[in-house]
Amino acid sequence: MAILPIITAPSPKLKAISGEVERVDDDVRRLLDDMLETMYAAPGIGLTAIQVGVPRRAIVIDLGREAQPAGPLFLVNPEIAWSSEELLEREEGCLSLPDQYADVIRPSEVKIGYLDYDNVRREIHADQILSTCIQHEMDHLDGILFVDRLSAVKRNIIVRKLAKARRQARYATA
Ligand code: GNR
Ligand code: NI
Repeated sequence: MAILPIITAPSPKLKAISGEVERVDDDVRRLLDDMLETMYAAPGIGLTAIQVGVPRRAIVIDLGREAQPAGPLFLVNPEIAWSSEELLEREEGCLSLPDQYADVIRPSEVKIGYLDYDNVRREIHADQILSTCIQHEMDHLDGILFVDRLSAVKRNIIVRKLAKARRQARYATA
């Protein structure tokens, strides 16, 4: 396994639409293993392949000890089969937008079809943080960041804060 560098905004890669995985074979499993190790090291609760520069529709999620399901979840070629009309507002962060947080409104529950680690087709019904996390990760597969779901005013505040943090990091090491 290997810890891979995580791409941060602004990068055109994060806007790419990721392609379907043909089948979950050993190469894809190696990618999923590396993504999981990278996510644990970050640390984060979810990660997509495009965030490590691979434009394929693959997601890893682990919500941690207390949450259900226990242990990691691997979602390949996920599709939304159903989403609730009821909405939920929750604070989100993103490893590709370091230290930036904002409340995002999304459907509160979703039903997803996907291929698992063994290339078996499965369905999952998600609510609460798992639902938020799955939708956040599925957005990455279509080049969408959580800030793209905010008003222009809120998005610009975050984009400017990121640019400022970047400038300061550069001066600190110069
Ligand atoms: O680690 C993460 N935490 C998080 C918190 C609230 C909503 C979504 C997330 S996903 C994020 C990791 C990440 O950027 N995945 O793409
Ligand atoms: Ni993210």
